Amino acid sequence: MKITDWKKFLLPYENAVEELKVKFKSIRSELLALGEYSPIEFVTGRIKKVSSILEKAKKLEVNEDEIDEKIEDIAGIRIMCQFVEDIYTVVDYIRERDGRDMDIFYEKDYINNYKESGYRSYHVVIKYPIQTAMGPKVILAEIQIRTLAMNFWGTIEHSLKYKYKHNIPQHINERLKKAADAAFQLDQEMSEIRHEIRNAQKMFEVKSNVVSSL
Ligand code: 0O2
Repeated sequence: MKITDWKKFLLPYENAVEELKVKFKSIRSELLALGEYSPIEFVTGRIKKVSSILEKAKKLEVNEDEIDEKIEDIAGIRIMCQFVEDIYTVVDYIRERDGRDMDIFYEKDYINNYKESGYRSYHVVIKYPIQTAMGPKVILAEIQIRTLAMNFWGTIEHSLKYKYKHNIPQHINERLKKAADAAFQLDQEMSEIRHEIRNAQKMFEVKSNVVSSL
C-alpha cells in the first residue's frame, strides 16, 4: 500500500478510537457527577503504527488485503483501573453493551493466564460499527483493561522490547519477571485494603468540595 492509501485505510480506525475514548471517559465523568465511585481511572487510545501492522502481518502470515479482518489491534483503547476488581466491573460494562453499540468478538484474560513475559491485562476484542463518508463500516478494535500497576509494568516492558527489537537480554528479562510479580503483589495488597482506600478518597473529595465552595 502507498502512504496515501494507508492514510485512507486508517481513517475509520482513528474515528473509532476517538469515539470509544469519549464513550469510556463519559462513563467516568457520569459516575463522578452522580457522586459514585468510578472503576475507570483514565482512558487512552492509539492507532497501531504502519510499521507495527506490517510486522504483525508478516508474523501471522496475513496478506495486505486481509489486514482489516486478521489484525485485531489496529484500533486500541486502554482503560486503567485502580483495583483488579474494577477491571471485571469494566468488562461487565462492555458485556452490557454487547449487541448495542458494539459486539464482543472475543475476550482474552491475561490476568488469570498471564503471559510468559509477565504481561497481565484483560483484552476484549470488539466489532465496532463506524459511519464513514463512504458509508458504514465495521472494524475490529481491542480494548485493554488493566490496573495502574499492570500499566506501569506493560509500558516499561514495551519500551524495552522496542529498544532491544524484541530481544531483551536474559538478565533484564529476569528482572522484568520479578517486577511483574511485584506489581501483581502490589495489586493484591491494594485490593485487600480497597474499602479503606475508597473511604479515604471519599473523605478527601468531600473536603475538597467544601474548600472549593468557600
Ligand atoms: P503496539 O502497536 O506497539 O501497541 P498473542 O499471539 O495473542 O499472544 P498478540 O496478538 O500480539 O499476541 O497479542 P494481543 O492480545 O493481540 O495483544 C497485542 C497488544 O497487547 C500489544 O500490542 C501490547 O499492547 C499488548 N501486549 C501483549 N503482550 C504483551 C507483552 O508481553 N508485553 C507488553 N508490554 N504488552 C503486551 P503491540 O503488539 O505491542 O503493538
